[in-house]
Amino acid sequence: MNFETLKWHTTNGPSSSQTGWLTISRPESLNALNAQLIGELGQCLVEISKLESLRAVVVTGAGEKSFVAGADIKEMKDHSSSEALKMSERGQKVFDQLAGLEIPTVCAVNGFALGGGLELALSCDILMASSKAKWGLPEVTLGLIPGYGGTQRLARALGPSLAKRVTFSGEIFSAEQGLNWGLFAGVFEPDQLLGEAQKLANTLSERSPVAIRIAKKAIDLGLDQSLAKGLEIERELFSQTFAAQDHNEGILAFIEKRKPVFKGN
Ligand code: CO8
Repeated sequence: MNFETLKWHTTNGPSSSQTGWLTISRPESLNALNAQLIGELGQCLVEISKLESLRAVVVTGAGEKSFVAGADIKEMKDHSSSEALKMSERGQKVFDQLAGLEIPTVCAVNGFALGGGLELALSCDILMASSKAKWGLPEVTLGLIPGYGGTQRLARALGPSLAKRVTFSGEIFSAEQGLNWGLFAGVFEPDQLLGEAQKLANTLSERSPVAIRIAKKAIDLGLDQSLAKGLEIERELFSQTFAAQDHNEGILAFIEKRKPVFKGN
């Protein structure tokens, strides 16, 4: 996969699995998301969804300073409302593609995750950050609101009070604050972050791909539902794991006191 604004490579993990590394790369603009990048990200995600050997994807930003410093502000300068609507639709669609990947995604927030950058991170399953990361939704300082899912995904991640605190103030927060509020699943020294992301990806790669795919679906579908409906979704999806080979292998391996080798079917 060859793109101008993204880099892609894979690393080998346990039992011939692979981890995909998607790096947002416009370092001259602190990896700000312009229209070209959003387009390329959409194409890249279509290709990623076809790669059967992948067990996890890590999303990060090029360079040491920034994950993604937001949507490209310069590109929005002369936009009309209708252009803004189209831009928001395109971005939300691509971020939904990322959120909808069946394999788990880990975001390694290696620096600024502002505006659209935080919205991109929130479209991943698990967020890890460098201790130097800075995050927030500064759109109100530009007279805008988040348009790539931030008002919805941050409220689901942090609850309405903290999400409103972040969104209304436009303040930029530390990695430690993100950890305290439960935004980040872990904060690491900058030079350890990618290694920790790989370690987590390796752990995920050893688990049943079927079980992870179904668990992801159960959590994501349930978030939009009442508890009763969510439990119904869980029951249905729980029963589906019993139709897959992976569950035979997992249970047999336990009984035979060996490590399971999941094939993902
Ligand atoms: N867009 C375009 N260029 C950017 C952006 C950006 N978001 N962020 C940084 N850059 C550029 C700078 O203009 C600068 O370029 P140049 O050297 O040509 O002037 C270069 O990157 C380096 O940046 P700085 O010199 O500013 O670096 P500092 O270390 O001094 O500051 C900051 C770093 C604090 C991150 C600062 O660059 C900044 O405040 N950036 C903007 C952050 C921001 O407001 N992000 C939110 C943008 S709005 C948004 O994301 C809306 C998403 C939803 C859109 C939905 C569509 C309708």
